[in-house]
Amino acid sequence: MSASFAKVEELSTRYPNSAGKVIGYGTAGFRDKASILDHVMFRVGILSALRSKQKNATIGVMITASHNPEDDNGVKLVDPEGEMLENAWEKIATKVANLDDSKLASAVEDVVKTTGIDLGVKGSIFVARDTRESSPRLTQAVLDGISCIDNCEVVNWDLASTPVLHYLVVCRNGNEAYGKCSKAGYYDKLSSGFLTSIGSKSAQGAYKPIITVDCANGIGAVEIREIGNKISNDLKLTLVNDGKPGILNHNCGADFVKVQQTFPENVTPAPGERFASLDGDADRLIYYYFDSNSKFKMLDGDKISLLFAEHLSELTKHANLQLKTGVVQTAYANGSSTNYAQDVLKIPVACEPTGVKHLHHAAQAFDIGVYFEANGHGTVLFSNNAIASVRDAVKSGDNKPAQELLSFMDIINSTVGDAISDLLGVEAILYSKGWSAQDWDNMYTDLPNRQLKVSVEDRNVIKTADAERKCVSPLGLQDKIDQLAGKYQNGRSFVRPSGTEDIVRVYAEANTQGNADALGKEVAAAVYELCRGVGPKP
Ligand code: G16
Repeated sequence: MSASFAKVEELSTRYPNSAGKVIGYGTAGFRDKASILDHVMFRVGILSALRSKQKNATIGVMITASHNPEDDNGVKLVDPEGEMLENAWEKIATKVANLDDSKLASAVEDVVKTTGIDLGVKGSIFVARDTRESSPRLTQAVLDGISCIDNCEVVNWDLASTPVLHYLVVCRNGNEAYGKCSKAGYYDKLSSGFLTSIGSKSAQGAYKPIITVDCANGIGAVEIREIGNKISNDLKLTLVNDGKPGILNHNCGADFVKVQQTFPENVTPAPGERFASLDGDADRLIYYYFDSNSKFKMLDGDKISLLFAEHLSELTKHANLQLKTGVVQTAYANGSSTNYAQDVLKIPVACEPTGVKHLHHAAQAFDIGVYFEANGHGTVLFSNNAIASVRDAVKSGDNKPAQELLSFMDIINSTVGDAISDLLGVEAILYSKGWSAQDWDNMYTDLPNRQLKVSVEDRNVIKTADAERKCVSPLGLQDKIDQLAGKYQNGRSFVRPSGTEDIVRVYAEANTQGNADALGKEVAAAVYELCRGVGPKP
């Protein structure tokens, strides 16, 4: 082995692989119980340094398990343009993370050779972490991993949300037009985009410039407080679940609200008020409100997506710009939202497998690509053509819709789904339309739906196709799902192995809540039977 990797061998003794299981780089990087991730973090640190040298650019390392419970943790690598790690490197990462300790140093040497890395290139790595108790310890493991590779510069941003880290990586890699490479630059960009967007006009119609934000007791509280201070004259943010003694993602946060379809703790519902929840690393956003019958109503990623798509396509039309707007969803998208986009807005809709990296890619096919998962994870991409056309239209004279488009673009963090940026985007649109949450909700009516989890011996026995809408293995499961869904009006259901938890997810929708619940339960029971369920039968 070359002397360059002696430190890998030396330091790896501090981080032995004692997980006792294979941990894969999934939908959102590595994710598992924090107690078994130290060696994974150490190895990811090494890989981030190599990836940076290979790309001759800054790479991000985000330590978080996002919406998962406090005891979990995880890590994802951010590629130079803010995108998720390239597929080929996901495979390398899984292989390296799971090797026996004795094989690590030679495997690292092998990666260098096979991927053509020049170790003489200076590496640059940005590291950030969420608020989990295990995150400082795991950050140290990442830093130790990076230190094994010579000639690397590291910036430890310490506490930062996932979208902030993506933003910083993009800015650092030369996209100065995008924003300043600092947390303050991020706060300034979003808040000034919002303030320019709403202009000097005061709030009108049914819109009230006040909102309660549930921060999931996570890092989002830190980031949104900074932004809230800058816009407090125009929008009052009341923060709840903003940290200790509250427990991260426990009975609160975007995932809790979306799946349980109810208010999080510490939120006092009142008709006419708007509420929003972020998730543990502030990359997802869900809105909700109490309707006039005191019923909980949710405005999820689909509703945010179509609010954005409608607004942006209207502005482009009024600005006289020939730009193609498109929407990208996943199988979780409510059937009513897809119909509304296609039939009412006449906007094309693409369907992709779960995981924002798939949606991000598909959204690049449009001038304005609005991509959201129903769970509230998403953003808007503007093509170079769209950016140039809007700028030209603004320069060439009195084109108010183009000006509005331009300031809206500044609010949007296109590098990745960003709950705070999306929240400001929603608020700017509601502000300009004079809409209440109810007005927004009136765009279309969601089909009732239900999500369930099933524990099975090995979730990977489930294989899917057609953007996860069909199950191709185990044999017979799809036929059973078709037969069950056929019993209910508007019945639709699909199953998929989770990429972030050791469970199978079941989605069901139908014409009534009772039918959606029944369909979900029946499909969950079929999964349990055909996939060797463990624990109590659903
Ligand atoms: C992560 C991904 C999301 C994806 C979610 C799915 O979310 O970033 O794009 O929707 O996982 O999780 P699962 O595969 O378990 O259904 P997050 O917010 O946890 O990073």
